[in-house]
Amino acid sequence: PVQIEDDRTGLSVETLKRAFADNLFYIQGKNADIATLNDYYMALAYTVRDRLLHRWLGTIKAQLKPKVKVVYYLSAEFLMGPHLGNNLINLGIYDQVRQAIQESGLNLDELIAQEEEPGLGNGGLGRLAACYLDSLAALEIPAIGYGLRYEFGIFDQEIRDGWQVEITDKWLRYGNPWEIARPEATVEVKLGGHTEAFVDGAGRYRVRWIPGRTIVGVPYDTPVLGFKNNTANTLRLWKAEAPESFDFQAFNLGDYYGAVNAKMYSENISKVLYPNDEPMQGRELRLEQQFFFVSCSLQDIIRRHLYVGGKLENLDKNAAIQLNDTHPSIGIAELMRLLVDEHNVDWDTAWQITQDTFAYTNHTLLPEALERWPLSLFGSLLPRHLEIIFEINRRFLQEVSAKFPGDTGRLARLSLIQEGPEKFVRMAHLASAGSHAINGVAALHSELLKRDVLRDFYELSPEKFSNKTNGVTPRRWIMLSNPELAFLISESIGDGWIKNLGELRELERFANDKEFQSRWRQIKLNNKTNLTEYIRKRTGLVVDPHSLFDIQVKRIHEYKRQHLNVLYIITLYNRLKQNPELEITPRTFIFGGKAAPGYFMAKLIIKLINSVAAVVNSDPDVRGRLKVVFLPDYNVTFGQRVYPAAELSEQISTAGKEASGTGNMKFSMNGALTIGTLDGANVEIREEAGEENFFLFGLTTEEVYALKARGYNPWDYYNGNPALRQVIDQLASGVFSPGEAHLFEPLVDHLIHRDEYLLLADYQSYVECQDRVGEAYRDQEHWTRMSILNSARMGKFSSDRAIREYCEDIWGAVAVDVALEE
Ligand code: 26V
Repeated sequence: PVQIEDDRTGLSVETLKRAFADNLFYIQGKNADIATLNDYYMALAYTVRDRLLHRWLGTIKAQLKPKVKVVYYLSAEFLMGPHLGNNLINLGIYDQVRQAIQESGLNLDELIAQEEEPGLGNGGLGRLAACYLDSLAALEIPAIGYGLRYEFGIFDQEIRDGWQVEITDKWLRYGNPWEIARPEATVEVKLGGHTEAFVDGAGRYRVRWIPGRTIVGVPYDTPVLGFKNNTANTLRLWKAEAPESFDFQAFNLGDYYGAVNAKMYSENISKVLYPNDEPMQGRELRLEQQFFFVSCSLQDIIRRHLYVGGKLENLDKNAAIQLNDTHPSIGIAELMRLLVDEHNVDWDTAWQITQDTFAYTNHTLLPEALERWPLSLFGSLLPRHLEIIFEINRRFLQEVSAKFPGDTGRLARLSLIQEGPEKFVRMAHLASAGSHAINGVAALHSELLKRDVLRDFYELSPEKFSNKTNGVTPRRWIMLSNPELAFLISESIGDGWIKNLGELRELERFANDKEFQSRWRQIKLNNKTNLTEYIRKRTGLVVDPHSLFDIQVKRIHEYKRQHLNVLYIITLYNRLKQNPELEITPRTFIFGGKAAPGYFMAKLIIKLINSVAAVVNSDPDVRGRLKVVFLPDYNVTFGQRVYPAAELSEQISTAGKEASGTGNMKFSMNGALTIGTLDGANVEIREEAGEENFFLFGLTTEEVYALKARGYNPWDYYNGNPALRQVIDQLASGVFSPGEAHLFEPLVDHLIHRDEYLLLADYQSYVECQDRVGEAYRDQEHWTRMSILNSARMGKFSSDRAIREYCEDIWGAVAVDVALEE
C-alpha cells in the first residue's frame, strides 16, 4: 500500500511542502500570487505548531497526575526571543524544513527573520526565565511558567541625533501563531474595597474581603519544547479583561459608555511592560500587575492540585513555586488568603504549606532596586493582604524575639514593615520570611546577600540560603545562533555536548591543533563578516571584519560602566592623535543596549557613545585603526547575531554590583575572551577558564568597600593621572560635543565629585588591561588557543546544570516521561 503521511504531523520534505502550501491557503487565506513574506512566515509557523501539538497534549496528560510534582516559575518577565528557529532545533527538523522551504522557492532565514520577537522582559532577569523554561523542558521536568501577556513589550529603540527614542512595541500586530487562548480557564481577581470581621457557622472568627472591583484573567498558552524529547511544557501568560457579569451590566444600566470606560481601565493592567531599572515611584499599576498575574496563577495552581485529587495540606508535595525576584512575592500573602479565607485552613497549617511551597531568588544587591510599596497604596489596593502581612509580621517578630531577646534593633531591621514618616512593605522580607529557600544567582552574589542585604535573615535561618549560579541554554545560544561552530564542535567531539555541556572539555585536545585552530578562526571571521553586513545595513557604517571586535551589549546603567569603556576609547584616540605613526591593534568597539526611559544618566551615556563615535569615525587620522558603533535596538534577535561575532566581551561592572550577568556566559561559549572585574559570574568564568585565559582588572569587592569606607575622592585620581585628566577635560570642554560644550557636564560632574561606581579608581587598571588585550591579539595563534580553551571550559554555565541544582536542592522535582498523543 502507498504510505501517505499525515499533513499535520509528517516530517518528510514532500509532506512539509504540502502542509506549508496548505496552511498558506487555508490559514493565511493567501496564495503565492499575493502572499507577503509575513504570510509565508505564518504558514510555516502553523506548520511547525501542528507538529508539536501531540507532544504538548501528551505532556499535559502525563503531568496532570496525582503524584507528579510541578515547578511553577512565577516571573513578571519572560524574554523568550523568536520561537520559530528554536522550535525547529528542539523538534530536530531544522534541515528538512530548510529544504522544504527552499524547494518552495523561499529562504528559511528570511522567514525566520520575519518573526517579531516577544520582548516581554527588560534584560537578564527575563531572559534567565526563558533559558530556565528551555532547560526544564529539556530535562523533562514538569513545569509551567506564569507571567503577564503584555500587549506592549519592551519598547523598540531608535537613535535620533545620537539620542535614544522609544517606540511602542506592537508585537501582536500581525497575530501570534505560537499562543493558544484558553478562555475556558479564565479566573477572577479582586482589587480594592475593604474587609469585615465575622463569625462563621462553626463559631470561628473570620475575615471577609468586600472588594471594590473585579478583573478577569484570560490565559494564553505557549508551548515550550524540550530538546529532541517528547516534553512540551507550557508558558501561561495572563491577559486582563473586564468582567461582563449580569451585575456589571445592570449596574451600568443606561451608562453604556461608562461601562466601556471601565472595561478599558481593566484592560490596562496587562497593557505594558515596565522597565525594571527605573526608580520606583508610586507605580500603582505595577502593583496591580504583580497581584493580578500572581493571583491568577495561584488560583490556577490550586485548581490543578484539587483536580488531581490533592489535599491542600499537601500542596507542597505537588507544587514548587519559584519567585523570580520579589515581583511575584505578593503571592505569599495571596496564598495565605486563599487558604485561610477561601479554603478555611487554619493559620499555622496555611503558613507551613506556604513556606514549604515557595522559594525566592534574589537578583540584585542595589539598595535602590529593592521593592517596597507605600503602606497607603498597598492598603487601598489590597486591604486584606495588608492585614495578612501584619499578622505574618506579628508572628514572625515574635519568633525573632524568642531567638534574640531584647534585640530591638534586629526586630526593626527584620520587620516586613519599614517604619518612618512614610511606612513601606518590604517585599524582599516578605519573600524571605515566606519561603523555605533563598538563593542568589552567582557565588559572589550569594555570599554578599548573606553578608549584606539579607544578613539578618541569614543569621535567623542560615539553612534557607544557597547559591544557584545562573546558566544559559546552549540550544539557542550556540546551536541556533552559531550553527557553524556547533557543526565544528559536533564533528570533533560528537553531539553529546548539546544536552551535556560539560563535554565541551573534550575540545581542549584541539587547542593546539593547527587545522582546528584555523577552522575556529574562519568561523569567527564568517560571523564577524555577517555582523559587519548587518552594521552596514542598520547604521551605514563600514567596519573591518579583520579588526578586533570588542563588544559591550547589555542594559545601559552606570554600574555596568559603559562610560568606562568610552574613557578607554578616548584614551586610544588621544594616543593616535599625538602619535600618528603609533601601531595599535585595529579595533571595532561595538555597543548595544537600552536605557530606562526615565533614567537621564543612562540616556546621556548613549548620547556620549554616539558623540564619540561621530568624532572618531570621521577622523582620517585614525582610519583603519579605530571604529565605534552603537547598534540600535539590542534584543534577543540581535544578541543571536552579536555573541558569535565577538572576540572580546566587556564585563566591566564595579565589583559587587552585577549579581551575575548572563551575557558574559553567551560570549564565552561562543569563543570570546573576557575583559572583566571580579564581579558576579565573572569570578566563576575565570575560575573555569583559567586565569591565563581571562583579562582581569579593577578593584575587588573588598577593595571597593575599603576604599569607600576610608573616603573615596575621585579628584585624586583625576589630578594624579595626566591621560585620564586629558580625557575628562575633553569631555568637559565639548571636544566630543561640538557646539554644545556643556552637554556632558552632568556626567563629568558626577565622575569627578562623586563617582559612585569608581570609574576613576579603576581607570588605570582598565587601560593597562586593554593594552594587554591589544598585544595578545597580535599573536593570532595564541589568541585562538585561548579562545578554544575558554569555550571548552564553559560547560558549567549551561542552564541545564543550574536547573538540575534547583531541582535537587530546592524543588524536589524529577523528570516525567511523556508518551505521544495519537
Ligand atoms: C532594578 C533597579 C531598580 C531601581 C534602579 C536600579 C535598578 C537596577 C537593576 C534592577 C534590576 C534588578 C533585577 C535584575 O534584572 N537583575 C539581573 O538579573 C540577572 C539574572 O539573574 C543577572 O544576571 C543580572 O546580573 C541582574 O542585574
